[in-house]
Order: sequence, then structure tokens, then C-alpha cells
Amino acid sequence: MHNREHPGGLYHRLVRQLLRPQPQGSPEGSEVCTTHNRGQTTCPPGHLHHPMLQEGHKDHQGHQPPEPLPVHPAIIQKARGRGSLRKNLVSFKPACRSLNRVRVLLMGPAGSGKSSFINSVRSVMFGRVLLLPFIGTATKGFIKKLKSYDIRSERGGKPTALTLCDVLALGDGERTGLTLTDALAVIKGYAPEGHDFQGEAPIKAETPGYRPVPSINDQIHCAVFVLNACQIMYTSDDLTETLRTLQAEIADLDIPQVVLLTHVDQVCHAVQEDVKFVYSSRILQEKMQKAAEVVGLPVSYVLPVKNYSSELSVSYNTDILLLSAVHHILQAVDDTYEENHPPTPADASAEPPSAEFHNKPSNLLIFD
Ligand SMILES: Nc1nc2c(ncn2[C@@H]2O[C@H](COP(=O)(O)OP(=O)(O)O)[C@@H](O)[C@H]2O)c(=O)[nH]1
Ligand SMILES: [Mg+2]
Repeated sequence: MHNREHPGGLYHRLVRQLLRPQPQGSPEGSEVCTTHNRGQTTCPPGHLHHPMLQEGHKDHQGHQPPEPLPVHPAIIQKARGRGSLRKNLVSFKPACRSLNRVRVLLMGPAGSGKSSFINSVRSVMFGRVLLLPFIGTATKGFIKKLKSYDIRSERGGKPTALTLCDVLALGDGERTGLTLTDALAVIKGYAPEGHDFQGEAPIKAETPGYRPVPSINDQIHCAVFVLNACQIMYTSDDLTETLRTLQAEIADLDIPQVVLLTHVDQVCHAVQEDVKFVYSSRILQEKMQKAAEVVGLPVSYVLPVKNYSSELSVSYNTDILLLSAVHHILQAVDDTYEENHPPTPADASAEPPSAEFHNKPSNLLIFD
């Protein structure tokens, strides 16, 4: 599946193609960018220009951006604002009709932002920042159990088709934290909800609540590696090996995988001011490349997000980035499962997947 273009790749490529300034005297293969670092910087080839560099928008220092490019009206139609992304999550139904819901497993070191991401996605849906007890800066992961969180459309509302699963944090190597055996047992659906991870007692047939024959709906449908952008450059060899081994094992199971790069507000001033600069920050581009390298996935599989951590209310652009990450995850699941699990005759009578979600390719994000 890794040879096919990931929706994230399509997004990156379209943004780059559409917003690349015409070569007016700039050296071939490099572009002038004003949205990151201070002053004018020549960006390396492949640097992404953000949609917000279009007409009428100034960068974070108040500079006028490069000459605006004509944007095709069809692209504007396909652009996604918060309302549209949110609506798509609410109405989402998996394309593979055997799937009742999409179970997404968040894996990463302690403090990388797994629990915060769950909290942030719920906050986006509820329209206010939730204060939940399972988030913190403790060096040891708080979560020791397998815990699944349904994402509801609003407080007390219907659950969407998305479930986010939190587990024990990954440690350095197999000696601490979530082991490879346990991670795979969760992914394959053998581990029961609420399973208490014990390093010395791996999940096996004798484990209470063990599911010997898990259904497709007990399994994990997307594995998400959650990594902290502040620490990505200092990833230990042990953690790198753990991540790559997991990545290779999960790829063998034909389960889609992405990387969620959190704490993006803490590595770049411009992004801290406004996350709309996330795709035009060269610093962040380097972190995204490193995150891809650490896990062993293409950079288009890396989704930058800023979790709600210190704010008291939600903000439009942070919501956009979070919802867009969710959108890519759901698309990756649909792309994979549609291909690997073609509909059965029984599926034909089930409710059809949401046309809204599938008819719209994800192109540009509309930030505030
Ligand atoms: N600034 C910032 N802080 C974050 C972000 N994500 C998480 N945090 C903070 O990092 C700490 C650890 O987050 P947590 O979600 O508990 O990590 P977990 O161990 O992976 O579940 C908490 O204090 C969060 O508020 C982020 O994107 N930006
Ligand atoms: Mg946690």
C-alpha cells in the first residue's frame, strides 16, 4: 500500500503545485519564503507554500507575501473550512461496509500527546476545551490500560464513526512500556477493552477477556504514531528501532499508518503565533522529515497538529489542523479497506457510506 499516493501526499503536492511562485529571477528549484525564520530565506526545493500566502494575506511579520497566484475556482470549491471538515466527520461512514466504526490506535512515548489529541478532537467537536484528568506531563505514561474513546458529534450527541484508542506509552526498547507483542495483540483485536498492560505478562490466550477470534470490528484500522516535534531530533536509537519494528509489522498486516507530529507550536515562532503557518515553516518541514525517517514512512504520512494544552477556548485554525489530521486518517482507512476487503453480498443491504466524504478530494485547507 505504500506505493500508492497517500491523501496527505496529494494534499502536499497540490498545495506545492498551486502556490509555487513563478520563477521571477529566483534560482531554479528554490523559492523565496517570508513565513518562517526572520527575514527572507531561500527555501530548499520541496518547501511547501501555504494556502494563506494567497492574495490579501500578510505573513506573521506583516510582510506582503510573494505575488499571488491565480487559484482555479474548482480548487476553491473543494477547499475545506472547519464547518465542512467537522460535518464530514459527523456524517462519515466507512467505505468498507463490514466496518461499523473506525478504531484508531495512538502509540508513542509518554508525553508525546496521545491523550491530548483525544481530548483535542473531542474539544473541537464540543466547541470548547475539555479538561480531562488523563493528560499530564508525568514522565511515566498515565495510561496503563487499553481505553477507547468514542468521538461524539457534540456533548450527549450521537457518536461519530471514529473511536480513538489510548494505550500504555512506548518505552525505549522492549524492556519498558508497551511491548511489540502487546501492541500487535491490540491491533489484531485480541486484547479486551480495559486490558491492564503488565510488561512481564504479555497478552495471551489465558489473559482475562482475551478474544480468540476477533471480528474485523474488534481490530485496529489505523495505527498512529504520536511523536513530539520538540524531541524528534533527539529520538534514541532504541525508540527508533521500536518504531520501525512496529511499522514493519503493522505494514505486514495491511493496516494503514500515519505519524501525528504534535507540539508543533513549540518549535517555530510563526506556528506558535498561528498554526496556519504550519506548512510554510522550514523548521517544521525538517521536523516532519525527521519524524518520517524515524518511523520509516514517507513524509506525506506525517500530519502536524497542535493539541489544546494551555488554552481555555478552541480556535479556528487549530481546529482545522486537528480535523484535517482526522480526515486524512479516515481517508487512509477507506483507501486501504476498500481495496483489501471488497464488499460482500451482505454488505450490499447495509447503509451506503457517506458520499459527501468520498466525493470531495482533500485539497486546500481554509484557515481563518
Ligand atoms: N504546547 C503543546 N503542548 C502539548 C501538545 N500536546 C500535548 N501537550 C502537552 O504535553 C503534555 C503531555 O501530553 P499527554 O497528552 O498527557 O501525553 P501522552 O503521555 O502521550 O498521553 C501535557 O502537558 C500536554 O498538555 C501540543 O501539541 N502542544
Ligand atoms: Mg496519556
